[in-house]
Amino acid sequence: MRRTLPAWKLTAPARRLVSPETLESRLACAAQNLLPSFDMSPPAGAPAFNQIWVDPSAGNDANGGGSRALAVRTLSEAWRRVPINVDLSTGFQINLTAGTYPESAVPIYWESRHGTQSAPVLLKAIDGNGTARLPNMNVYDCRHLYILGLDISSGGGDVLHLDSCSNVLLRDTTIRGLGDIPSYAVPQETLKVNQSKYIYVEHCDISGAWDNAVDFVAVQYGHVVGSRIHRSGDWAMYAKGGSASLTVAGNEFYDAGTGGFTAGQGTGFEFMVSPWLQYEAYDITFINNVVHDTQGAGFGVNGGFNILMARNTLYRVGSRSHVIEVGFGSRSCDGNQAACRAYLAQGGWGTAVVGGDEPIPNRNVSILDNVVYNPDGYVSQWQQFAVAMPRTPSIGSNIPSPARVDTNLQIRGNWIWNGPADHPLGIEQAALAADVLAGNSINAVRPVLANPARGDYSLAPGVVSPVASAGLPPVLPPPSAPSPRLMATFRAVAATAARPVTTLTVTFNRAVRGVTLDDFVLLRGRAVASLAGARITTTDQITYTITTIRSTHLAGNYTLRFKAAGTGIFDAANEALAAPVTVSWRMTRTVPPVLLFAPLVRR
Ligand SMILES: [Ca+2]
Ligand SMILES: [Ca+2]
Repeated sequence: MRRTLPAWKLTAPARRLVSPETLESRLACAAQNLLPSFDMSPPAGAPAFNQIWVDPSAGNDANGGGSRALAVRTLSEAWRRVPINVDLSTGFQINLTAGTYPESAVPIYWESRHGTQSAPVLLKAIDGNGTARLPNMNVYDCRHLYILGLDISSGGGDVLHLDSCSNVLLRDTTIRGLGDIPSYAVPQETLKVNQSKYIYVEHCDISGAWDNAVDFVAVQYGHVVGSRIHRSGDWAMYAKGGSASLTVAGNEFYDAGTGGFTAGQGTGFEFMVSPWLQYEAYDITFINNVVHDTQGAGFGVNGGFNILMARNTLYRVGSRSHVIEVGFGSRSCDGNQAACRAYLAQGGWGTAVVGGDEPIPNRNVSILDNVVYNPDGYVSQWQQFAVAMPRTPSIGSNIPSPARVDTNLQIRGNWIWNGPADHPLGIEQAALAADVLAGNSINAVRPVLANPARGDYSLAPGVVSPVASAGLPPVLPPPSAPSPRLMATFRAVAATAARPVTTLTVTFNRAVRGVTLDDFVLLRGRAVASLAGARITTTDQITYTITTIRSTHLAGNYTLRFKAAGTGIFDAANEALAAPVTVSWRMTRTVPPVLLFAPLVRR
């Protein structure tokens, strides 16, 4: 079956498989949204995983760890029980119960655990996504490590650093740099990955860095999909230093300084990994992302080979410059001259001169069928594009001279609305400029997005691009609007009451399961008041009503709240409640209980 509509017009994709990525045979496409998904299931017949439960408040490191009741207290102890430096034959599932894991209870380095496809190491927030809160994680030389549903926050260092790892899955995980970006009082990078392979980031929320929210250096194979990547001073994300074979799709990039996403940038030669020693980025597919509210470009290529940037939507981008850039990468030698010389001898592109800086060209860059819409009052400061003019690399750098960014550069089918009709194109290469003017719609027709103020950046129903090419096989649907954290709100009751409050209503912001009476705590003053005899009902799994509350007839200050943990309340995506919620009132007098709840049937 072949679709003929542009991908961004597709609203409800059929439940079917599309071709899996060729790079990783175990990748399947998630039926729900057609984004690729790492298949972490072990092969049939693999031994059952060892279970290690961790409870940061009630656990005890002398416990066996095999159940919630026998949980250990520290993650350091759980991690210690995973054999180091051996290929595992039995997997480990470390179940993190809800709570805050202090630095003193977490490994300083998560090091040298070698999981395998049939015996991986899982770190799982067992009480729901976001319920297990961790400080920084520094992970080195780990394989088949799957991080599921954690909430990792830090005000310093890199919040999550993966160094020399392979087959790492980050799913449903929040990684958050805390602090102030303008004053650099915030981590440099939120997620930093270097010299690693097979890295999969799915449905994560990654934010808070003065440099990048996501920084990939020499990362080969993997994907970043369905994630929110935001709040950074420089590019929200780049993949550089000989990063290769990555799919970046269905993400939302926003609130960034230098720009949204770029393939390539600048790297110290010695940090690259053979044989990816020439371009900054190889084989990067950047499709169906939304980029909005970036001061610099929405996306760019800086030293890339075989780069596809297609069907992305850019909104409110480029306020300090331009909306799309095609520039040089750069290559320095940052001090390890022996390594730089060795890479030059292998044919790598660069320099062995500390302080030197060589231009890394582009080849085969395609920028196709993107929508760029800057609404009225918002315009890129200087021009539409920035396409660099040729440069001359140093003799001995191995870089072909002149170095060009526009070798087989295609810019087609893009629908741009940004600034006045005479806003400069920003392309000095005459033939390319003519080709771009002919093959794109620039300030001729205004796009109409569905509802950007509410986070829906897809084209409004019935709106069709005047220029999008039909040449590309459609790939993915647009990312869905970001879903807010799972919240609940009690219906307000009067601050003071002279009659008992016997009915209370709580409404979630989406359907949930697992809401039971024992999830609530009713307090009179500091004492627990009984909910015995109360009933809880719902018709839509969104609004829940508790009736026949019998213990509220005594004078006092009442509060009803959810238990902090262990409620088992989750939404369809297994997200747990984000914040505590309560409702309070004051009962001004004591009345007899019998009047409250016994509905008398009289004839
Ligand atoms: Ca960086
Ligand atoms: Ca429950």
